[in-house]
Amino acid sequence: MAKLKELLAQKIAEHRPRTQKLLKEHGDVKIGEVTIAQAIGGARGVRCLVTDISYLDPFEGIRFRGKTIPETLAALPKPEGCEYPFVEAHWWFLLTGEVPTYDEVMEVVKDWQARRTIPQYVIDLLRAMPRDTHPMTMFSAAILAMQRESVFAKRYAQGMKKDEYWEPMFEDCTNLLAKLPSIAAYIYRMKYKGDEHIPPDPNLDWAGNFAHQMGFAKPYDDVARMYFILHSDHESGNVSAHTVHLVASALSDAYYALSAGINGLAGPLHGLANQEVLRWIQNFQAKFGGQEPTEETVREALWETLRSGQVIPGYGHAVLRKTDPRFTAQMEFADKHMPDDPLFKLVKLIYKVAPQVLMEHGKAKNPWPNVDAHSGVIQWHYGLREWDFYTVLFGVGRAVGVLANITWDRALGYPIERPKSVTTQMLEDVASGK
Ligand code: FCX
Repeated sequence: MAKLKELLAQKIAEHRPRTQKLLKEHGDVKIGEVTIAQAIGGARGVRCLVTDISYLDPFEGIRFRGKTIPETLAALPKPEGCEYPFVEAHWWFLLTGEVPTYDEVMEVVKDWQARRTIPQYVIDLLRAMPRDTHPMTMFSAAILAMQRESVFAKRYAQGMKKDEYWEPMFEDCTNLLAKLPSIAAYIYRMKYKGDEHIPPDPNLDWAGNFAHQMGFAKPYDDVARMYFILHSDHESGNVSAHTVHLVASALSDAYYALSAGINGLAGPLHGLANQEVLRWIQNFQAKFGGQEPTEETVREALWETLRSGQVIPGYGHAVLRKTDPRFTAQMEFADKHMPDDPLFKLVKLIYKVAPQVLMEHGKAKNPWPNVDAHSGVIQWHYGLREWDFYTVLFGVGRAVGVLANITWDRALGYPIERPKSVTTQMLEDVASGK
């Protein structure tokens, strides 16, 4: 891991002067305005966060360090005989902006293998929780329980210079990331597979070992690599990424910050949407039984959902104004590996019908599918049928992006986040020109 840390230190040293120059010489330059609708409506589109790890263009979708999803998946090294890259390579790429060589990635693979063991007190905590606890609650609790391991918290208490903060933060993020797949697999096997656990395979990479400990055979290891990379980051304004950034801005360590971000991801209007999509599809199938779905029956079911006051899950997005490239990447995987899967065929049929319905409905600013509209049916196809668990998968992947972000937040000395609030009366005064 020494090479990654060395390169990261070099990139930080190169970047710091840019941030300092902007603050020192151009701090008063305006980059936007805030309207009453944005102050009341969840700060939609208010440009007030800085990250270089990913950027979300409303019409192009996400770019990781300037690369699109296809460019990223093509550039990063892959395990022997696999179709998708090491997630360890994606971590290197998000942190440094450089594509690592195969040997450089193997250094991270081995380092994470050495940090993979889950502390016994975390197992004890998970086993003490009622078995019907939501897996996201268990996942968040397990992460928080490890806060005692924080190197950042210890170094801060001892006294540390501000420009050193990123190092213990990087150490905590590495220790935490290395354990997440095994924690997720433990929760899964405890809740859904008769409490029969599969020990980690010391020779497998992060995602490969996840598939192994979950008990899913190939090509599920590649499904995991694709899924974790697609879900890793979506710039900083979405609830999970922003929460991690905000909590860490108070110099809370990575354990506090990630646990908080996972709690936000658990919301139905954020990460939980991927399980809501499966629930919708299963209800649709229950209604139409074995009948082959048609555009007409799908259209009717979508309108029924809207008439009942619910959202069509997996469609719409706060920023995107086109089909999410993460949806497209999953569709390409499914076209290749599961073209005749009935749920996949239904997802494609919904994709043909839903945008038109949402445009007619006239409320959604974005009638196109986001990542959640597709992710569940791939998991279902490969045997992961407990859709309550799907958001945990999202959380494991999202950890890669948000932990890279807070390492850089500390490296660039981003201060505690503190936007200003106003009263309704003040808004009324401004609106009436007082
Ligand atoms: N079905 C029905 N109505 C919808 C809709 C949908 N799919 N999408 C939006 N609308 C409605 C909204 O409910 C809102 O109605 P209201 O005024 O009565 O409240 C109106 O259209 C305007 O909403 P809009 O501004 O277009 O969309 P929002 O930013 O409010 O987000 C939701 C809409 C939350 C439904 C949409 O973003 C969603 O489904 N999110 C699920 C989670 C998600 O975003 N997943 C992707 C993960 C994320 F990209 C990441 O990686 O972090």
